Amino acid sequence: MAPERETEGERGLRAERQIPDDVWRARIEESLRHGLEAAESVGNREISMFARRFAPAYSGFDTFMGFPFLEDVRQVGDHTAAVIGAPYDTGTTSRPGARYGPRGIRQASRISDGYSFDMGVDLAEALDIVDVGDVFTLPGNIEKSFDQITAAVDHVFSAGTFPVILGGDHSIGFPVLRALAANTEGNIGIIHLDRHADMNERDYDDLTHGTPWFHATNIPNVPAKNLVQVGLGGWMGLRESIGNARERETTILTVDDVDTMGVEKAAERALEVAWDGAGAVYLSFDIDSIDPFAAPGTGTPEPGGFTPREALKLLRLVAREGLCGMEVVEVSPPYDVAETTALLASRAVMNVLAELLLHGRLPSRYPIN
Ligand SMILES: [Mn+2]
Repeated sequence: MAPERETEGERGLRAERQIPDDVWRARIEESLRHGLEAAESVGNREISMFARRFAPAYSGFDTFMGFPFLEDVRQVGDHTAAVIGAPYDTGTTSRPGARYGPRGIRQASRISDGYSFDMGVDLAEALDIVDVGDVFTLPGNIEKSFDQITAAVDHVFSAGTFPVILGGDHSIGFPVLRALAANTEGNIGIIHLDRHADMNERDYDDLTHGTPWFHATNIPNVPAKNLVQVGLGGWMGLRESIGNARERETTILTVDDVDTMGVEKAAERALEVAWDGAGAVYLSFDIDSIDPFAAPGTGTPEPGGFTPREALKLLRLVAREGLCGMEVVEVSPPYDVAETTALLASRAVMNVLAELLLHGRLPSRYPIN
């Protein structure tokens, strides 16, 4: 008889024992040093008088998951990964508000202290990651904002640091790919989760969140044959994009395709396409790939999307072979309800980072598994 497979619950219980608390300790000490000792009646002496980095989720300064804020961005190359906000929504064609996405995602992420039981990982302990804050975007100007985003991602990526980009609307995918492509020898594949193809040449008369992949796949080392688009469908202005997707031979899986194949097979197919002859793969996660019942706070909601459970699993599976960076886009906090959309976006980032660590695709500060 084959040995019984360990359940995730069992693995989680086992893994927790191996996780150190060095980063947590340092965070408490720093908070006490700068925030002073608490009033005498407070029995827990790890609590400081003024909340510093150890603070309740409802208070303090929001960085992603409370990770250290890197004031001097010239030091970014000293760290494994960096969270970059790209607060830009001039590319939206309907509901705006994604300029508040980075702030909303950071705020929602603070409810977590870094540890995941089922993944058996503590991101704060394992990953040397900083939050570099936001790119200074120019809300009235597409080209200047794109140039700023390209320059910022170029700065982080060329320093050898893994970029996690919090959008912003989906138009930022193009300036991000410009930066990645300029610093990558081989071809870059893209795994794109979305309800929309985003392959128009122009919307109305400009570059928008409906146009990133038309322009990104014009970059010589970002071939359309390595672009796999997962979750597409619904009833929103897709015709020009679909014509371009057909002509350029991207690969499309609908929500029903994923349902029929199963999430595992769909992830396998996505990996095959994205990695075919490519040297690196980028993950572009549009929160509107999740059904608006669970992710209402977004620019162009399209009913019939993934459940959070499907999307979160799919994200884990496609991260296993490694990534050169990721973005989460289209979170629009003004349309959100009870932070559910922002919370999901934060979980997408956490799942991917943890999966990269579990599969040795990013270095961990303590031995994992
Ligand atoms: Mn979309």
